[in-house]
Amino acid sequence: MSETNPATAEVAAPHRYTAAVAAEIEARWQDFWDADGTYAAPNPKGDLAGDPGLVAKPKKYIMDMFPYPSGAGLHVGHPLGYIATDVFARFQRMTGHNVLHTLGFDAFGLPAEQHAVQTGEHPRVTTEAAINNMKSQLRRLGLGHDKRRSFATIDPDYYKWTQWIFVQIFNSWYDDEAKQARPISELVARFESGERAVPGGRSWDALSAAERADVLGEYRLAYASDAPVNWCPGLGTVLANEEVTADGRSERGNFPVFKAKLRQWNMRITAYADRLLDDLNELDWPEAIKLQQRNWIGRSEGARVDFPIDGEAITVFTTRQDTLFGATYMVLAPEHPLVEKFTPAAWPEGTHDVWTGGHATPAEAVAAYRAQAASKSDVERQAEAKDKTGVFTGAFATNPVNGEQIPVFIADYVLMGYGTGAIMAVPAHDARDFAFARAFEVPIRCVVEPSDDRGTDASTWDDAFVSYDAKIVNSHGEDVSLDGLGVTEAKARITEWLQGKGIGEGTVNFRLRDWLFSRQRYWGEPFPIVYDEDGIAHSLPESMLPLELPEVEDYSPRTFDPDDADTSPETPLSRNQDWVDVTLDLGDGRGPRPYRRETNTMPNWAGSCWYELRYLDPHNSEKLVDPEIEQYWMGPRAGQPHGGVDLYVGGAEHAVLHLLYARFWSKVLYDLGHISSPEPFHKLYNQGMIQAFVYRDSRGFPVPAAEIEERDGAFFHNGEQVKRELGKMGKSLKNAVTPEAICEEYGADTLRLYEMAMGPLDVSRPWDTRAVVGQYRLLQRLWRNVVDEATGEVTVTDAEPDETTLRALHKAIDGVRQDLEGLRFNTAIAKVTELNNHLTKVGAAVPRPVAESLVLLIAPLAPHIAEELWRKLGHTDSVVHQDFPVADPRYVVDETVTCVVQVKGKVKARLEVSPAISDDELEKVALADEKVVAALDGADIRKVIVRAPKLVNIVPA
Ligand code: ANZ
Repeated sequence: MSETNPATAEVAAPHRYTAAVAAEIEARWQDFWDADGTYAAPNPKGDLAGDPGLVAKPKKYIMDMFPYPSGAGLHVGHPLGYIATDVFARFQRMTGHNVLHTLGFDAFGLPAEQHAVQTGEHPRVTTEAAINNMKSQLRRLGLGHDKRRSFATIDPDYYKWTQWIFVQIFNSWYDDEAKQARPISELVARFESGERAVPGGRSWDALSAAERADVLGEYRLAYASDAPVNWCPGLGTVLANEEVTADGRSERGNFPVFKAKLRQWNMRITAYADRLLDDLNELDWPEAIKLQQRNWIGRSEGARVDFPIDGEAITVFTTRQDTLFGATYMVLAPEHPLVEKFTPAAWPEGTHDVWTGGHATPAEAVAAYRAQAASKSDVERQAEAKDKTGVFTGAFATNPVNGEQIPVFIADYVLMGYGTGAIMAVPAHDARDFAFARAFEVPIRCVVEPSDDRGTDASTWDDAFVSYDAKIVNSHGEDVSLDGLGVTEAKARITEWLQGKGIGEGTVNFRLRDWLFSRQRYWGEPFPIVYDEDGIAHSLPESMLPLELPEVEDYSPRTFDPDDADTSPETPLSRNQDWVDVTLDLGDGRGPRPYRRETNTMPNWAGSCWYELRYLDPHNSEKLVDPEIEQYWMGPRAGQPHGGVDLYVGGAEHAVLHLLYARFWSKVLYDLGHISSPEPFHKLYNQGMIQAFVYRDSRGFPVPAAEIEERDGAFFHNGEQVKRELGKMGKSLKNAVTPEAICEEYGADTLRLYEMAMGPLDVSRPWDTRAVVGQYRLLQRLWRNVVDEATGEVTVTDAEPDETTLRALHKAIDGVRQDLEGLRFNTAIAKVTELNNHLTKVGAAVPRPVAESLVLLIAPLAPHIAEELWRKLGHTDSVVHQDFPVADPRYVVDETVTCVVQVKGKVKARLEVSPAISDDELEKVALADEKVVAALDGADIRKVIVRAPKLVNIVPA
């Protein structure tokens, strides 16, 4: 019983490992590590340069997705990944690596701002308080961070460089020929010299400053545009596509989101779509995340085809140009700019009622339908609903392959933002077109031969026939025929024909959109941009960075009725006249002039787009990062052709936002020559979630998990039976457990072990406070194997370990090494436990080399107790930089293996034999075995097949 209630069992054993002992040891070693700089990782040069010997070691850069410092602090679910990277980093230090591991804070963003809006308190104040609280919570866990390298994204020293990067991106364009970003000045030089034609056909000299700015705006990698954006009146801000839910509402706050044309900053991430896709292949990332990025980028190979209409053309994007002969109508997105142009004044003779929608004129029908479409989100419009809506525009276009006049509709299942915003509809072979054609009574023509028995008369079909692997039929025109070809050959043939005629070409289309980069917020990085009297945007020179956030009276953006789409944003910074209107000399030779500052701020993704670089050279005020230092920690090397962090651990929820944006910024910085690594994160690992039990009363409300009593498998709260389910951990479900509570009851080493032992790191698992004590007992037994609980004396002996103990030890070493290298912390702990239990069972004083190895094995997992025992074992240096034990292969091989003996193909005996046994020897042993002799029953033997050490097969005559 004493073990089930450790707190009361200490009297007889004054030197037992208890929570109090753990608390004392842990605080002492944490102070020591801080004072000693134990975890400082030296750089090859600069202000963090250190021991050149350490720099000569192979490097390991290990990183966590940094936290947002929330006011609520951490619960035990948060540090799972931080503990895992810490264990891994400690193991790497002990296996000869110079390890960089630190942690900063992603500190701009909404929660602090919302608090500021409500209380009037500066968000910096609440953010810094939250950072300090989190720092002390993390320190209590004994994480081996190089604290000299930590920072928060709100530090002006840091965001100076976020702004500086923005300026670099603003002053760059993507050179499609060189396939890389180049300084915009090179593009200007090409326009000036005439080497490159200026769009619009005029000469560069002839353009006004504003016209030039407009031209360059079409090329810059950061540009302002009046694009349709996601405007959320309820939040008072615009949102990125990634921040809008599938049903068209704001991810945060769940307010309606409308498409509105507003002038906003964008990042031309689409220029990098191909490289973002291709380079994924070289990264060591979970396949699921790579797949999400691939889908998000959404590369489609197809063709653009012009359909003549009134002497002009409607261009469509199709991935099925092989089905052109089956295109029986066209659809434009309702917002398509050509709609008005081709819409005739009156309905053509005999237009069907279904097509007019009951409207008197095409113009009226179009206007009514547009109003209806505007109220739906893209996702609603794309949903596979059975009912397809739309109206005829009154116009006909020509199908270029057969000269047919085909009707042009507008319908909301075609989106303006994808491809060209216009499609050729092939109802026989596309499900949505099929549904539409049925509803609007448009002909359906089979051009891909069905592989089932429906036949080629599409008018009798119940659904579209979709196949990428079938024969083309009914597809011949005057000078081109696709009949009999497969889909792939038909695509190639028709694309070539279109290209020859100059009415189409093969093309690649991406789902990825440019990244909407401005927010109507206070608590973000100000843009390093000012506008002159002509409204032309200029970037600030580096000497004016950081551009610090001004003090303001009111932190809130103006919000509106969430349902009122006819509103537009008003930013908190815009109300600050003294800050907004300035006279500056930008050093461009134009002298001091009045300017107006940009009053949007950057989105909270900006700060996390490049933080891996700042950890490397955190105090550099001259450069983003010193190239030599960046090259040392991040540069490409064998097996990592794009360079990057060696291990990056975080949640899978960041598959497309942060991870895509950070890759994009790396590529731009790489192209411009600022860094040597085009990828930020070589290896990515997603840890699972720590879940928790939620207890709900009869009304379904959560009750505090800490107050639950369990009786015979049922759960009670204040006597009332409650239901248990698995959910997230957190305040709202009343089941949060703080790391402090566990540290107080058992110590940080126990918490660390428990979190690592709960299961494989990438799998989600339920927290169970009652199970934590198991790891506490492991540490108590470990302590008892080294220290006399009555006297506090070290008990190890100088006697040689026996063979069984040596085998147990070296097998543990071998297994733990492999497990730690492979991030299998749970099985590593199981192996340490097994060795520890073996020593307990032997019961005698533990031989010194075995005790020392055991301490080293557990050091990455439970560093405080390891430091303490290491010291008690007589060492004067820290355990952190000791060599991790290496297994002696002689003791690792299994003593015996099981050999199966078959007679006539049936297993008759199993023998325990040495793995080194020879074929001859094994044959003798097998034939002498009692059961084998019995099975043979005196029969002659025709053949014996021996595969030492595992198999003997005896074939009687
Ligand atoms: C004719 C066709 C025939 C098509 C057929 C499909 C099947 P992915 O693969 O996603 O790129 N499309 C093109 N632009 C569109 C838009 N703005 N809104 C809605 N749909 C659009 O899809 C490409 C296909 O989606 C294109 O190929 C086009 O329909 C449609 F048997 O053209 B297809």
